[in-house]
Amino acid sequence: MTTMQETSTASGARMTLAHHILASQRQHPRARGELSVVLLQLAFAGKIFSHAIRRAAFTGQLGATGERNVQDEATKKLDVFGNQTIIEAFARNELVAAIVSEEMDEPRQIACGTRASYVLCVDPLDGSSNADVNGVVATIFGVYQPKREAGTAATVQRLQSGRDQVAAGYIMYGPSTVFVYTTGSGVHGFTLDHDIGEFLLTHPDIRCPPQGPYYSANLANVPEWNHQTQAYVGQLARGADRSYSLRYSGALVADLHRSLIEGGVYLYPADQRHPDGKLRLAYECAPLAFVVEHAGGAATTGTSTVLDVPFHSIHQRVPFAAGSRDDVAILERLSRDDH
Ligand code: FBP
Repeated sequence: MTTMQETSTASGARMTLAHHILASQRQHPRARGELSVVLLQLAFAGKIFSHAIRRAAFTGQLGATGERNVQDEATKKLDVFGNQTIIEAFARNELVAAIVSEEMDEPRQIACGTRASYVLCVDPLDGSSNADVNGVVATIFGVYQPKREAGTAATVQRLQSGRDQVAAGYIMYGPSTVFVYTTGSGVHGFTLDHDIGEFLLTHPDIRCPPQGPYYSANLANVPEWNHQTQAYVGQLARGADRSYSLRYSGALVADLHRSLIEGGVYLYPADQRHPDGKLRLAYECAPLAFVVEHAGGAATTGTSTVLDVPFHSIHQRVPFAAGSRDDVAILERLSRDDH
């Protein structure tokens, strides 16, 4: 019987995502398989979206729709396509009760999902400012299992915090398409082999180095940051014992993936235009914090771990810093100093 630790099957072929998910499901004797199918449906949506992104210049899918979303951001055609692809992947199966998305003002209740245990929170197209310039973009997902009485539905209103997640990850559309996920037993990465249409295991058991050589932040906002954050980035840039290199791609997932693999920290602190931070808790920060924590890293708002921030609205924003735990700890220490 194949275990999660093995990276290839007896025949030496690379392990598929489906194989890996089923192997991890076997580690949960009470598992009924729904979570496995939710993850496989997300991978399916990722394959469709990857194909559409690669062909967007030919199919007229580049550019804006002319509309603005609930965040008052210009909506890209790929934002809409990505959102629709996720909804269609779950609209006719009883896997999730509702979908919360960056592109929808209100949660989408799934009619046939009343008996479903899960609520899916997604950012269909992270890094949307990269979409029309062939930059890296991604889909972020968090699968939540809100606490509920037996026989009652899993509702968005029952979501309490990022700790309600049972799985999270992202699909990164870059030079290759990569699916990274965790269900709490390690973080694993799969690369899409476009020739056979399968996600194959290429990054088993990702461990985030405790300290890294990179930091990612929009330094144009430095004047608007509080002095602890300014001091922090100053320390990273001109550290006494080591200096960090700046890498900022405009796509949260691309920058955080680098920190996860090679070490470092991504931050989007509060600033005058975003007094609560820019990034959204339920479908950007909490899913990525779940991944980073299970890879041995850390994620903070500066004053609290991201996964312990109570939810009060589906589009709430938080200041966010995540990546190598020693680097994140420095920010937390600095942030505490003046409080
Ligand atoms: P979207 O999900 O709307 O793309 O917003 C998030 C994001 O684009 C991150 O991916 C990125 O790190 C950040 O916002 C860029 O913001 P800014 O342009 O202010 O630096």
